[in-house]
Amino acid sequence: MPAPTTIRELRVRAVRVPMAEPHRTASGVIQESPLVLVDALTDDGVTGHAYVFCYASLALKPTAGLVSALAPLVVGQPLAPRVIRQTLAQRFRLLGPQGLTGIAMAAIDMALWDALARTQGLPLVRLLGGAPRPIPAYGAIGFDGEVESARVAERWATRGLGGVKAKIGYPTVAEDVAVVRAIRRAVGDDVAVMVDYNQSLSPTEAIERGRRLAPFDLAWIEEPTLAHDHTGHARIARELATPIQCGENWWGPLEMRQAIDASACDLMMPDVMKIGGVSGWLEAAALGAAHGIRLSNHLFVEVSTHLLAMTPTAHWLEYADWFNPILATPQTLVDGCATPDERPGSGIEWDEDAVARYLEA
Ligand code: SMN
Ligand code: MG
Repeated sequence: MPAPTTIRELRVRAVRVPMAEPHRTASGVIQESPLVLVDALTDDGVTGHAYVFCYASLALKPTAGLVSALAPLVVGQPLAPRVIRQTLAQRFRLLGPQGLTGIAMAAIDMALWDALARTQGLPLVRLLGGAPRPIPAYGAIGFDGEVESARVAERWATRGLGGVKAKIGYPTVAEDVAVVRAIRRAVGDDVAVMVDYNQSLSPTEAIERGRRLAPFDLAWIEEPTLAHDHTGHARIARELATPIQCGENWWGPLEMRQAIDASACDLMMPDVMKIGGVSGWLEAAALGAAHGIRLSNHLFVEVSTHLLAMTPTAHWLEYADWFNPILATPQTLVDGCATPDERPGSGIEWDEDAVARYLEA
C-alpha cells in the first residue's frame, strides 16, 4: 500500500477585497470583503486552497492568527480532513467551537478537502460520490430602496437568473411592501422572489409583516428574527404560509439539529464556513436528506456549487461575485445555473496578482 499523503505546510494570508458596491442589510453595511486565504501544501506536491470570510476587518488578523496557531496540530498529519476536524474540535472543546475558532477550523477543513480532491485528481463533487449537475442560482439585492431594488432585480433576471433575493426590514412595513411590489413588477411572475430580514424583527413583528407580504408569492422569508432563536422562528413558521428560511449563522451541524428539533424553519441554508467546512456540510446534507428539508448555500459559491451538486435535497445556489477579484477562475453561470466543472479540487485558484494587491501587511 502506498504511504498516505501527509500535510507539509499551512500558508495563511489575509486580504481586504474591495466591493464594487457596498452590500447593505437591515443589520449593517458590508463595504469590503475581509478574507483569510489558506494554502495546504502536501508532501506529494499538491496545494489545496480555501478562503474564509471574516465579515468585519477587525476579525481578519485574529482569524489568520488562529489558523496559523493550529498549524502544529495539522502539519505532519495524514491528509484526512475528517480526522483532523475531530482533532481540532477536541482541542477547542473548552474554549468553544464557535465564532473565530469555528471559522479557523473550517478554513483548514476546506483547504484539506481541496487538497485531497486534487491529490485524487477529482473535482470535489466526484470525490464525494456525486456528479456535476446544474444548480439554479439566485442573485442578491441590497437594502437599497424601491427604485434601486427593482433595477437590480431586473438586471439579474435579464442575466437569466431564475430568482432574486432582496434585503428588507425598512422602518415601516409599507416600505417593505413597496420594495417587494416593485421587484415583483420588475421580474414578473416566473422569477422566484425571496426576502431577507437579517434578524431585524421580533417574532410578533415578523408575523405581522409576513402576513402583509403574502400576496407577493415569496419563495421564502429569511432570518426574520434572531438567528439562534429557534423557538421564535418556529412561532413565525407556524403562523405564516410563506416558507421560512434560516441557517447562514448556525454554528455546526448540532445547531442545525436543534433548529430541526424546534421546527424552526421550512428551508435551510447552512454556510459552509460556519457549519464546519466541507466535513460539516456533509453532516448537514445528511440531516437535510433524512428530514426531507431543502438546502441552499450561503456565499462561498465555488465550493458550495460542488457541495449542492452532491446534496440530495439541494434547492438554490446563492450567487455572489464579491470574492471574484482574487479568484483566477470564478464560478460561471449558464442559463441561470452553476455547474461544478471537472477540474480537480473545489474550484478555487488564486489570482496571485490580485492577492498581492489586497494583501494585509
Ligand atoms: C448576508 C449577510 C451578510 C453578509 C453576507 C450575506 C446575507 C445573505 O444574509 O443571505 O446573503
Ligand atoms: Mg441572509
